[in-house]
Amino acid sequence: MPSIKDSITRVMRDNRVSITEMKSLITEAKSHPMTAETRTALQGLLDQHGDKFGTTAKRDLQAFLGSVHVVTTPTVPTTPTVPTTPTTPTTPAVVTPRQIDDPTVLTKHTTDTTWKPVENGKLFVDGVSFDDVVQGSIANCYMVGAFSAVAQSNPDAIKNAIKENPDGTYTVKFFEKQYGGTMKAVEITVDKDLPQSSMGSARYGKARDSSELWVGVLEKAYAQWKGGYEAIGNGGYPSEVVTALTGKTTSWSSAKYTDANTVWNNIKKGADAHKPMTAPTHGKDSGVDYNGTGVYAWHVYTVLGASEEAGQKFVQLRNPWGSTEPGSDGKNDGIFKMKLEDFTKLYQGVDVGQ
Ligand SMILES: [Ca+2]
Ligand SMILES: [Ca+2]
Repeated sequence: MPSIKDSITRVMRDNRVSITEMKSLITEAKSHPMTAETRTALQGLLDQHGDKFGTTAKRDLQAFLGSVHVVTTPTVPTTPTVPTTPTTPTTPAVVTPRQIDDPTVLTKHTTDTTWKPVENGKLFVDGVSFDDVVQGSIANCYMVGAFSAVAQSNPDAIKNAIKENPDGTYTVKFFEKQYGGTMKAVEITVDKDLPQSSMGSARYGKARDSSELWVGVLEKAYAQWKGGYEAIGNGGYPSEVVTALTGKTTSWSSAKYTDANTVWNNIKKGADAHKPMTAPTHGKDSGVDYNGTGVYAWHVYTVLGASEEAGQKFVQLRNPWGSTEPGSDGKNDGIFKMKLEDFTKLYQGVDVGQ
């Protein structure tokens, strides 16, 4: 079996240590007992050659070193042990929740964010619902809109993605599409701490019930995976998030290039087959006027379904803010329906999970 030192020499052959090399090195380190020697070798790699790593690779190694516990090999006693008189049993060891470095917050929040576990927090309260999801002070509508879409179409996909570990941490399983289309599972472990503002409220994504944690945990693990909240907090593609959670790709129907009835049929079929669906609006520079529509430019909505009443086709949508909607259906929960002709004007199209 090659020692970890050989592997370090291997990754140091090039002037640049890629994230893939780092991940494989970490996986290898994890497959052996973590001895003090291995830890020193890895720490030395980080200290002496940190400048040769890609940012993510460096952070991964730092996070890994921050999370490992050194195993000491029991030494063989040289002298026979003399039986001692039984001592009073010591109090059982208290399991301290494992601390893992938290991902970096948005630059604008670095001076006003506290990391701590949510009091009486539970991963799920009354199961997983699309209406649990509420976007926080971060521009990731594409992500939470997709969380809500997967929660609606396949709540088990959310439940199965998050595993609660005995040491108080959570391991989230994502899927990453590889070159050629195969899916690779990526596991990210985070601790229970979630970012809170000085007002004591959740800084980023949260559930409507403040004691329900799955939205914040999923978003934190995503941030950890991608290199911090700044990396996920400036827009992105809902399709990538749907793929990360379901391991399946999505299919795009453009409102501009597809006949409106076909768009509606695709939504109907998607809803009947329990597929996650999202719809982005146009940018502010697109010429589409959002004034007075109750719909926002540069935003992603969750598509809940399609219906037809007296010959009029509608699309059901949800604003991931969990409020703020066009019209007045009596409940400002972000859930609303819109005439198909308005939908195809205000939205770029619909992305339907496979
Ligand atoms: Ca819930
Ligand atoms: Ca509503």
